[in-house]
Amino acid sequence: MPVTPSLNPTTYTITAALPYANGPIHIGHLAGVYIPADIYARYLRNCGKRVLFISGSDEHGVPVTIRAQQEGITPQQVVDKYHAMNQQAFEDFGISFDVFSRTSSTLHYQVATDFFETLYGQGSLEVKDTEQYYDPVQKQFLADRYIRGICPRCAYQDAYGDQCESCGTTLSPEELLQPRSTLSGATLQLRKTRHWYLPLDRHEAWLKQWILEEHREWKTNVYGQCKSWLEQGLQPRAVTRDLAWGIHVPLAEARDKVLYVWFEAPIAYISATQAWAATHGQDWKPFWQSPDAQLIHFVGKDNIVFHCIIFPVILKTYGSFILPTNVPANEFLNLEGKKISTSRNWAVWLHEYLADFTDQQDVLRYVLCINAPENKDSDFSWQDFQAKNNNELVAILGNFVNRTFVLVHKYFGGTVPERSTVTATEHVLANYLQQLPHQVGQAIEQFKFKEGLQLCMNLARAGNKYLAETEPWHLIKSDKERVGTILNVAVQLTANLSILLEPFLPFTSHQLKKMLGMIPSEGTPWTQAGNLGLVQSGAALGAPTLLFEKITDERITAQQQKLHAMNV
Ligand code: B3M
Ligand code: ZN
Repeated sequence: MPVTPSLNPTTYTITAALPYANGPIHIGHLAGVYIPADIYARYLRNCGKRVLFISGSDEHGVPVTIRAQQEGITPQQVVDKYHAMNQQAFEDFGISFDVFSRTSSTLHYQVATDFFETLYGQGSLEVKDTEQYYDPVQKQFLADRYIRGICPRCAYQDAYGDQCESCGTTLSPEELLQPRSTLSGATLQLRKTRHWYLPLDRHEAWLKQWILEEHREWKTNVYGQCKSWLEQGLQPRAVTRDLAWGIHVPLAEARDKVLYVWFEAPIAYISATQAWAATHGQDWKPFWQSPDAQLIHFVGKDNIVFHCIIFPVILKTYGSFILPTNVPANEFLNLEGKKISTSRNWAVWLHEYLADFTDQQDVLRYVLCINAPENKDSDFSWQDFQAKNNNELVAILGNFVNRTFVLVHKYFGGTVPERSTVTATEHVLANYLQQLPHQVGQAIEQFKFKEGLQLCMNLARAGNKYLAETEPWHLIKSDKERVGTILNVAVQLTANLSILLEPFLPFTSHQLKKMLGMIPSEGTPWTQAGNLGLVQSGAALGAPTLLFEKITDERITAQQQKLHAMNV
């Protein structure tokens, strides 16, 4: 029975961190941010909520200029290349963004500039003159991570401007002995420069109240990081930089400076919403200024401070914006036991996966979700990928669906049989099924995506157990009517799976719905699941096609060899 979505559904503004357009997307990005965000967005849409799922390319910042130098092209060429490539890869992988924008768009320049001008005009920024390190060869001021020198503590020769990797001490670049540029190797000079600062220290009191008191429900890793930042005491943070690539500071005396990338990039969530609204004849404001809207930022753990502290300060200072309801950040995914590294080419790249494993998006979605670094770092290995595909997707989910379809075709010519002789077994199954949409939904709403997917797989397990225990292949000789009931129930279970799995495995869900004749679907699917009446008896089932196929040892070995060959 289709349920009409409520007329005033809650609005969800869901953002996924803007990937830097200086390289391709890898499995670490997917597991940490994009898969959880996509599951969440799909689920809420299936519940009839009003969802805007936003991301885009982060096209400014030093990493883009460095990549341009390495490849001998302009920063604009770098971002054009990776924006197109990442947008395509996300689309092919089924990440269901409503808008995938970019920070080099004219609209974004306008919106980010307006934020700076408004804060500046209100007197909400502080100006300071300081001395910073300048690379005389590259003719630019350097960010801390591009400065190296001798550690004043342990004399390690290659300490970074912000930290000594050898003794672990946190440093500032001025403390390094013989500081040099990692870009040119030149000895650095201290030069005077002027910057505008967001005085985070002025905001400590309300941030403490808002996060530490009012958001105790945030994930412990997120809450813990915020707590330690707030307890250490916040410092003013510069929102301008001495760089040529970026959005120019809208002040006559600062034409050669740009907005700090972490000041303007989060504002792109808003400019992207405005771009979407303009092309869809909609108002952007309900997504950002309605007190009922829920703003959820999906990010990796290195982005927590920007989304929990800095961006909320910008929004609140500007005025009339809502603050995030939650920032469900994940930990990191490692690859074969080692930290994923773009520069050392230790990664599985999404566009390469899509080329090597055609039409197998859901295998990667499954493995990365069931293994997600939700509470602690986790590991991806090709062997585990193969095992999860062969032993879980093929042997449990694929097997149950395939057996059901094959048996209906074999005994009933592909027509869904009547359900007449219901026993206690079916009642138990029906009761279990009735709870499931709520349980899976709760897990998703609490950002426990692994658990949600596990619950769905348990339904497939229950289906296999049901067939194994009732043995319709033996019963067919003596009691065809009973077999009809069993297979009707099995079909209903596959139909429930097609709904509950949609957020997690959208391609599989679509294929299964097609086989079941459930496309096009109407209403809010989630509220329709949970019962044994999804498919009418007498309905014709499509031919059984395999949802998953075994992955051979050779394909896995090939991937392992490729990974090691590319690693530098
Ligand atoms: N560009 C992603 C990163 O730190 C960064 C996110 C911006 S979200 C506004 O890898
Ligand atoms: Zn040291």
